[in-house]
Amino acid sequence: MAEQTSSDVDVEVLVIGAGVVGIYALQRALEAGFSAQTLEAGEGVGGVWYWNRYPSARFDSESYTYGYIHSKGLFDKWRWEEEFATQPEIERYLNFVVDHFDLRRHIRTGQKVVSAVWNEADTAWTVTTEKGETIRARWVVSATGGLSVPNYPDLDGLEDFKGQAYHTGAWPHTPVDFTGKRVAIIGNGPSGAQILPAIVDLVDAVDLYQRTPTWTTPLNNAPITDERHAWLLDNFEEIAGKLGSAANPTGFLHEPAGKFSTADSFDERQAFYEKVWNSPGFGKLTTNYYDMTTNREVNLEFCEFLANKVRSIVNDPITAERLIPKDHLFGAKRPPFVSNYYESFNNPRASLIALRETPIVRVDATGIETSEGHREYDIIVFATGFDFGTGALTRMGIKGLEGLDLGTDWEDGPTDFGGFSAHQLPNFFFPGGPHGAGGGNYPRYSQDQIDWITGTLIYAREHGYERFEPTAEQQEAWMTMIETLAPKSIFSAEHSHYYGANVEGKVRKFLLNPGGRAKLHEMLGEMTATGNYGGALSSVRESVSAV
Ligand code: NA7
Repeated sequence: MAEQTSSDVDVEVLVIGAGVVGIYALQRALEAGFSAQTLEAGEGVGGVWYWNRYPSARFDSESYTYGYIHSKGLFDKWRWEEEFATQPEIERYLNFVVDHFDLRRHIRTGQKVVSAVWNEADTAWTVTTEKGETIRARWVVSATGGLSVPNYPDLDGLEDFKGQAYHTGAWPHTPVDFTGKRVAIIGNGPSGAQILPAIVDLVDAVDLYQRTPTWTTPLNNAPITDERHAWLLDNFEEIAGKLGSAANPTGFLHEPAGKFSTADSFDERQAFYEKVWNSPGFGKLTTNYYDMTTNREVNLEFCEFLANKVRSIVNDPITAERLIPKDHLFGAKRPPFVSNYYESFNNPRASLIALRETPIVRVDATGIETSEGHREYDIIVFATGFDFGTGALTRMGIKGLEGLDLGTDWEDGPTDFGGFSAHQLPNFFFPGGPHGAGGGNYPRYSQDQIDWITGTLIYAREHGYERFEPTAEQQEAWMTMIETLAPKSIFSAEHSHYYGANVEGKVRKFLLNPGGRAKLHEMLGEMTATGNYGGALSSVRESVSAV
């Protein structure tokens, strides 16, 4: 049962989700002295790193920059094996964190939340799980993730397929044996691109169904040597300081190029692009020329460099041309960083099916029929992404004030404040939700949000407030910032899942924070510094009389 508190609720802080964000939210709430509990839908902790257990699922942010940086005690006790860890190591790490902070006894797994209803008179949320359990909480922190609801393609006959079929985001716990199998991978985002090289040598045949080609560049992973590990430990303060700084827009340690493209001649630029190609992970964006994301001509030049890389790697010129994006710049879709992706197409077992030329007609019991004919498969892998940003929140039965029902109210796109709260949703926070992260390393954004939320809960407790609800004006100012700056973002409204473009019928609204950490800190910092929350914090009595 729920923990006992001195008040009329079962628990002061109820966290939903035990992924990277939820684990941190729970730890901070307990550390601050709140009674707190977590409900998690999965049978284990880890969030995306629990569900996405497909072959070669791994970070493309450096492990030690993605992991937690708020505790030297924790940092000192974990030794990452690789610059970019694989899913099993990440899952082990998150379980280690849970035990390190003695959180497990506060987490209840296998408890999917199906409804959350605000009761103004009691200043409390009533949260119900699929198993019919009900918990009343003063504050809810919904850390339900932006990539937690799998998106399946709308294909005729999908349910008729008699072989094995798996979505990357709901991968089985029993390892899937690809040996000697005929496999279809639908989707070539980071997940599809990671799986292909991992299985190409095992299978009898693998067909990658590609709708939109991506600018995939090598991850350039490396093991973490003893020297590197020692360096990380010795430099913890500096690393945490850099990653945690509001002045660090991407949340990485990468050193920017420090120059615009105009500083170099054509030959120098080509040499520079070669260096960028060989840089780790997101370095292709973060260490590139300052004007790479703002100057179309420079970006096109870099794209041509990348296209030539594809042509030089892939033996079959027709396949190479099909793999080269023609309709978006580098960075306009979230690029995959995966080694040996293009090389996989030189393996005679692998084929590329370009869906714009050869669309799928239907799926049937034995395989997939395209406009060119029928292919038989033992396994179909759906690497078709997620209902990004809003997927989990709009399906959780969240009901706020004055009839607000998130499931319908956000049909035209999310409206929120700070990317973690909303007007008419008192005492409900959703760190890591829509408008939460800018481009870059997600956990650094959600840490900012949770630090602010925890600070606000502590402030509220100290000053006798029991209610937080951003005012309509605060929300409007935040949304104006989002709408004003969104068009300046490099992400493409036609192509990016950051606009919901991958989900059929989903409204195209920008789902990241285009103002980045700088804007987040600017808009929230003053409240924390001055204690002037502009009416967002109130006492129970005031809020009740106002309704
Ligand atoms: P992504 O990046 O959303 O990629 C999904 C892929 O699936 C992408 O290639 C899509 O093509 C493709 N897709 C989606 N629906 C269809 C249909 N109906 N038919 C064919 N192809 C389809 O998801 P990932 O899982 O790879 O990565 C998610 C996140 O994980 C990523 O952002 C990182 O944070 C790590 P499209 O490009 O839309 O034409």
